[in-house]
Amino acid sequence: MAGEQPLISHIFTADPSAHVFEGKLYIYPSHDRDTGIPNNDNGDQYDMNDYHVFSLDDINGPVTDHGVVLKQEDVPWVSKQLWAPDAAAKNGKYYLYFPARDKEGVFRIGVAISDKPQGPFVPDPEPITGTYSIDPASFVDDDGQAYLYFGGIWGGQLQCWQSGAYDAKAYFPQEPSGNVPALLPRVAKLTDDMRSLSTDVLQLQIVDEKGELIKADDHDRRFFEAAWMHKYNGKYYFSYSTGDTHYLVYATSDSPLGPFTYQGRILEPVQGWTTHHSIVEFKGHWYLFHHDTCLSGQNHLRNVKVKEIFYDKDGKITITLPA
Ligand code: FUB
Repeated sequence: MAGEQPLISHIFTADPSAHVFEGKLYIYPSHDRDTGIPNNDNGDQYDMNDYHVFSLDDINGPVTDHGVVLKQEDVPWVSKQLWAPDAAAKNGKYYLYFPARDKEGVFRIGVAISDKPQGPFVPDPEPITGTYSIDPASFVDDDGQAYLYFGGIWGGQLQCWQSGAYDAKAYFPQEPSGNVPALLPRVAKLTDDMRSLSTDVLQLQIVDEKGELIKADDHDRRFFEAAWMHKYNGKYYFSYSTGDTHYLVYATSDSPLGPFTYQGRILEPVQGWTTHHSIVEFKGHWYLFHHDTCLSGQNHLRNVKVKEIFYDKDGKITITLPA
């Protein structure tokens, strides 16, 4: 395993969604590029316009770059900013979920399909009806039911959807403040063909040790972006970034629809403003894929890394081998 070294260094990559398909480990990241846009809280500097897929036969082995698998110009509804994607497999097909701004500048989530995990992927001509905001994370449960988690505040526009419809005027303030509940990530079930939502979009509850919703002012624990779902020992683990406090944290539940109880941190702040991740089991070991900016020193030019993680006897995630 590359340990603290970047896994990929010939291009800038971020937001790694890792999955094991057909015995190999595949990574579906964002493909960062520099278009000269200055840093701002909108995230305008994250101006990506295509996706590559990568694979490894072994966690210590070489990384194969399968090249460009989807590009902006092939997606009719997109205007810009192909942000953090994820992938899923079902019924012998592979699905790439991706957020981007539509022609009105509103983030939506699209799906693109392939017969192979490494793509290339053919996009549906419209975004998935009912989706909004950013950072889709797909999860196919053991019973075959698939779920789509999504959402991100600030530049991810989730705050614009508090009324249930898009309200551009609700962009500022970028999130609620005070002792009121924080904005919540979203989840919906996917149809069997993986191309539509089969339920209403629900708010995924994240509660503290007293069973109360995490508060808006609790920036160390409230949901910001970068949802991920995995299952360990029959429990559902929902993990996410706290954004401006730069932690990766997690909450657990007995149901993929929650409520989820906050458990703790997975990763302390890394170099760079954003932090984003995935968690996957590969050949009997569990891994955290994430990114930092050690190659560039610039927030918008990131590089993917991997580290092994562990679970203690109570199912708590640790980044060192439990005693
Ligand atoms: O890569 C663009 C955005 O930065 C992602 O969608 C967020 O999760 C953050 O990593």
